[in-house]
Amino acid sequence: MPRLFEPTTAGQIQLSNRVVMAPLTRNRAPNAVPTALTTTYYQQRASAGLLITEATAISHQGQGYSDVPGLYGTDQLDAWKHVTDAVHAEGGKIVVQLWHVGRVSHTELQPEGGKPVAPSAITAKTKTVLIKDGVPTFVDTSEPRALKAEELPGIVHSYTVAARNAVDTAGFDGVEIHGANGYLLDQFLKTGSNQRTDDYGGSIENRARLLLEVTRSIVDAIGGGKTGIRLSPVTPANDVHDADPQPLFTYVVKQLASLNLAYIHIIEGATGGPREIAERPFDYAALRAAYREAGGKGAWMVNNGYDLALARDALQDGADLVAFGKPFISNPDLVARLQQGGPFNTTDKNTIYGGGAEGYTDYLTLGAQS
Ligand code: 8OZ
Repeated sequence: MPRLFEPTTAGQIQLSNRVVMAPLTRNRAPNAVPTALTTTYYQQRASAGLLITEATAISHQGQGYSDVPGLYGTDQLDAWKHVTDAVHAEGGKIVVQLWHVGRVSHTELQPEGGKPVAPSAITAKTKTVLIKDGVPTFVDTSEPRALKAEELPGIVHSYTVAARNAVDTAGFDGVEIHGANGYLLDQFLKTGSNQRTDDYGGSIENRARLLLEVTRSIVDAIGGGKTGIRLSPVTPANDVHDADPQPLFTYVVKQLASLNLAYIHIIEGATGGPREIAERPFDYAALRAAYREAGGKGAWMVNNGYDLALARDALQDGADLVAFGKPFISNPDLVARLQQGGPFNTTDKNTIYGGGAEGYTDYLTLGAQS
């Protein structure tokens, strides 16, 4: 059985262990630029086998919340270079999560106050966060407009430029395509948000087309061995649902199998919530089997509500990597704590989104606490 604390690889990325820090939105990047605190935060967590950054916008249009970072300007790339240098100095590995929010945005966050874009003009029944005078406020997302087919190559291009800059300029070890949680690519995948009648809507093949075009283009630019993707077959996050997710995601992973990706990252159940959803059953073992049968060789990464015992079971059952989210917020040395069986700091819910060092860089390691 593969062991959680032994070295492994994800495509071309060498990992010191199988514990991954999941992407975590922290809303601490004013004007979409990471700060020196961001560098400290990731450096503190570099003992993870792999760090996945918080979701990072590939374009201004891809931005959906106040104070989340981007990857489309030189100031942003420079700031991320400080982060990757600091993580590498500690012997860690870090990929950036490439994000386009689609309809989960607000006109106040969009270029020239325009409508957010989506596969179809269907408003998500969800909230976004606007930070005004330092105070985070939840607001309804704005009504989106449907993207024209001729705009889609531009979106593929934005993803590809961001991926190339992430690796060549910002020093990342790779990228993770955010195909989950009800953001743009997931909106295209699922019937509840995609009612298009062109080549990007209707059949499974059509709904998966944009995600696959983005992935293939990124793989052409930086190589499959540096490319991962995150998927969430049944999450209700951001008001997405699909009428029949098992064949949809089976098709997606079979298509991904030939791309030699570094990893596939699956959120099991409701993001940050229950691992099983009674009215949305899903067979994750069958999904992985379909990927392997189609020749998919990348690492299989699992996520959502894992603890040490569940992680060990998952490795036993055939997973390769386990991503931990909230525990990494309050335990910068989570790997050492898991290795020792605890103790674990609890996460202060009030300092997750927005603010400064408090609840961000001031959680202590075991050594500093004893
Ligand atoms: C929490 C708050 C805002 C965004 C995701 C990027 O769910 C997010 C996110 C999480 O993937």
